[in-house]
Amino acid sequence: MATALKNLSDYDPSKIPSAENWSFGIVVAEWNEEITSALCEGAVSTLVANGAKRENIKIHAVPGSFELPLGARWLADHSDADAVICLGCVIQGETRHFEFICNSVAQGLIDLSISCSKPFIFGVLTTDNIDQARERSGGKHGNKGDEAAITAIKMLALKKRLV
Ligand code: RBF
Repeated sequence: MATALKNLSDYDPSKIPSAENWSFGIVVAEWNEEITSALCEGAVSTLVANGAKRENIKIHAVPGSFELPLGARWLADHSDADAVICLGCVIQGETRHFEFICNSVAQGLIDLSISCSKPFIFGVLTTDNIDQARERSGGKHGNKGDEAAITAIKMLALKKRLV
C-alpha cells in the first residue's frame, strides 16, 4: 500500500471488484481546498472508473477535517451510502492543533466504522507542508483520493463476502 516511494494511485484494475451496485458518500473538508478538491476529483473519477454510477455518489462539504466524523455520521444516517469516504488535508503547523485534529479524525472514523459496521475511509493527508500535500493529491506520488476510493470498494467487496 502507500509509502513515500510508491505512487498512491498504482493499482491493478483487474483485481478491483465492480462498484456498480454500491452507493458512496464523500465528505470533503474545505480547509486547504486546493488539495481537498483534487482529492475529491480523484475519488470520484476512480469510483466511476470502477463501475460506480455518478448519481450514486453524494458529495458534501464540512468546514475542516475536525468536522469530518460528524459530517460522515450524518451522511451515513440520512442517505443510502454503503461507504463514506472522508477527505481532508491537515498541514503541520507550529501549534499542537495538527496532532489534536489528526488523532480526533482517525479515532472518530474508526469508531464510526465499527459502530455502524460500514467503511468510513480515512482519506486525510497529514503532511509537513503544502508541497508534500500537492505531491499526494495529483502530483508525483499520485492521488490519495484514488486510494481512498479503491479502499472503499475493496472493503464493500469484503463485507459482501463475509457479512
Ligand atoms: N482543518 C484542516 O482540515 N486542516 C488544517 O490544516 C487545519 N489547521 C487548523 C489549525 C488551527 C490552528 C485551527 C484552529 C484549526 C485548523 N483546522 C484545520 C480547522 C479544524 O479542522 C476545524 O474546522 C476547526 O478547529 C473548527 O472545529
